[in-house]
Amino acid sequence: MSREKVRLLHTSDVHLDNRINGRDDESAAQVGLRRVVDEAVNRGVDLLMIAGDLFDHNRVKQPTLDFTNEQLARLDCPVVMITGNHDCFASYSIYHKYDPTAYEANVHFIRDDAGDAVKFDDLGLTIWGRGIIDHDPDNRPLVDVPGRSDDEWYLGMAHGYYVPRGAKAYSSLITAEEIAAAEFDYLALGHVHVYTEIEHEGTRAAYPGSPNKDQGAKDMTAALVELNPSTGVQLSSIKLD
Ligand SMILES: [Mn+2]
Repeated sequence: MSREKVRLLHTSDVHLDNRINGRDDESAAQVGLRRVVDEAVNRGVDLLMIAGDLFDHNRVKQPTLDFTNEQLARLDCPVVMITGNHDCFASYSIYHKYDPTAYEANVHFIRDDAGDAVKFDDLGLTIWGRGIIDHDPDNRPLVDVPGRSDDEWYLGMAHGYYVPRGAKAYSSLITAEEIAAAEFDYLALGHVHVYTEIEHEGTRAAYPGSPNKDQGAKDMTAALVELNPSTGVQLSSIKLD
């Protein structure tokens, strides 16, 4: 398998079913997910990454789950997703009731607490991810990340709080040293709701921002990730207004 030109869309923190303002019409979160899927379809990306907190909590009702299935089914490309702190894979997780891979075969859901990899031979791409089981200071999303194989793109996915200089008190902490040590071409992060690009010793990473206008950020954004064998990784922020 060899590297090809690949274009991916990266989102996180949709927070479906957050129910702020108690509206009965399509919620800001639903508008956000619909807009992300619109962008993926219109741009013809090769893959969509959802880096945690697709749901706001673990008691999401069936209409929201149906809406999620309908939106993911609009995509022609594969989806890779992990859990976040709001929709963590604990014993009470929504994902014991709802399996996003059951409705749409194109969805790959990484739920192994040690992390797991999904390989896309046609894209020359492997994605390793680890979602959140327990959001606490003992959870370190980027410990023991496996190394890469040189002839393919290698992407990571994690949900946690990036702090440039160590601050042990945070739950699901991600440090500069861990990002530098990981061998990813790109690390797709979730948790912070503002678009943020990060780079440590050649490892590119970003928070894509939230697509949900009720999540406190000024702009609703996603990250477009373009992988080119001759020029490397290009990142850009897409506005979802
Ligand atoms: Mn989060």
